[in-house]
Amino acid sequence: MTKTIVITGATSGFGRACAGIFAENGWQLVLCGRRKDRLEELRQTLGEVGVHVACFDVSKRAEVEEMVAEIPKRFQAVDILFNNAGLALGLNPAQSADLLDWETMVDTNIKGLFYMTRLLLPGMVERGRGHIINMGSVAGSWPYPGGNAYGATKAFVSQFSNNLRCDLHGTGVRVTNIEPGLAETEFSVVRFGGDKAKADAVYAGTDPLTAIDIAEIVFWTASRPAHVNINSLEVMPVCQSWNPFAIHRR
Ligand code: NDP
Ligand code: 8X3
Repeated sequence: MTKTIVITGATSGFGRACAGIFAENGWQLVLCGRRKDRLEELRQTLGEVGVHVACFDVSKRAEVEEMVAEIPKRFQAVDILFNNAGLALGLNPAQSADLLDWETMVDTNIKGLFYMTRLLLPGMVERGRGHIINMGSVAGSWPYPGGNAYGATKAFVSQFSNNLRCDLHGTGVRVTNIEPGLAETEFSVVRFGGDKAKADAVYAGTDPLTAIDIAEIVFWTASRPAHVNINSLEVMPVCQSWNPFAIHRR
C-alpha cells in the first residue's frame, strides 16, 4: 500500500529535500508551506498524481483546521507527519530582542507544531500506526548567545516529543525528534531578515550539514522496522562542536 507523508515547510531546505527523497521512494506527499509558487513547482517536479499541495500558515489555527479538513480522501491515512516548518528570527541578546520576533517563533515553532499534531494524531491512533517526526535543533539542548527564544522553542519540541511518546504508549504510533546543528538552507537568510551577505558569513569557511544530509536521516528514521522508535537524533557537521564555559572577569 502506498504510504503518505505530510511535510510542513516543504518549500525550502530540509522539507523540500525530504519531499524529493520520499517521492523517489514511492511515497505520496502532502506538501505544506506559505509560498504557493514553490508548492506548485514542487507538484510539477515531483508528479501531480502522488502530490497534494496545501498553502497555509501553520501558526494560524483556523488555516490548519481548514487544511486538514480538505485533505483529499486518498491522502487522509497519514503515515508520517513531519513537523518541520519553523524559523529563527534575529540573534540579538534577550535584552534587545524584538518581542514580535519572539512571538512569531513561538507561534510557528510551538503552536504550529501543536495544531498539526493534535489534528492528525487521532487518525494515526485509530489506524494503530503512524509516526510524528519533529524538527528540533541542537539549540534546544545547548545554549548560545542570541539563541534565547529560538532555543527555548526547540527545547519545547524536545520535551513535547518525549511526552507524546508517553501518551502514545501502546498505540503503535512512533515519535522522533531530529536535532540538527549548523545546516545551510534558507534558515540564516530568514534569521537575518533577508540579508544574504550576513547569512553567507555564517557558513563561510565551513562544511555545514546540507538539506540532503537531514532528509536522508529523516528517511532512515522513518524506514526502521515498526517496532523500532528513534527517540531523538542529534547531528552536527564535523566542523561544529562546543565552546568552553564563558567566564566574565572583572
Ligand atoms: P528554511 O528557511 O530553508 O525552511 C523553512 C520552511 O518553513 C520553509 O519551507 C517555510 O515555508 C516554512 N515555514 C516557516 N514559517 C512558516 C509558517 N508560518 N507556516 C508555514 N510554513 C512555514 O529552513 P530549514 O529547512 O533549515 O528549517 C526547517 C526546520 O529545521 C526549522 O524548524 C528550523 O528551525 C530547523 N532547523 C534548522 C537548522 C539549520 O541550521 N538550518 C538546524 C536545526 C533545525 P514558507 O516560507 O513557504 O511558508
Ligand atoms: C538551527 C541551528 O545552531 O543556528 O537550529 O541554532 S542553530
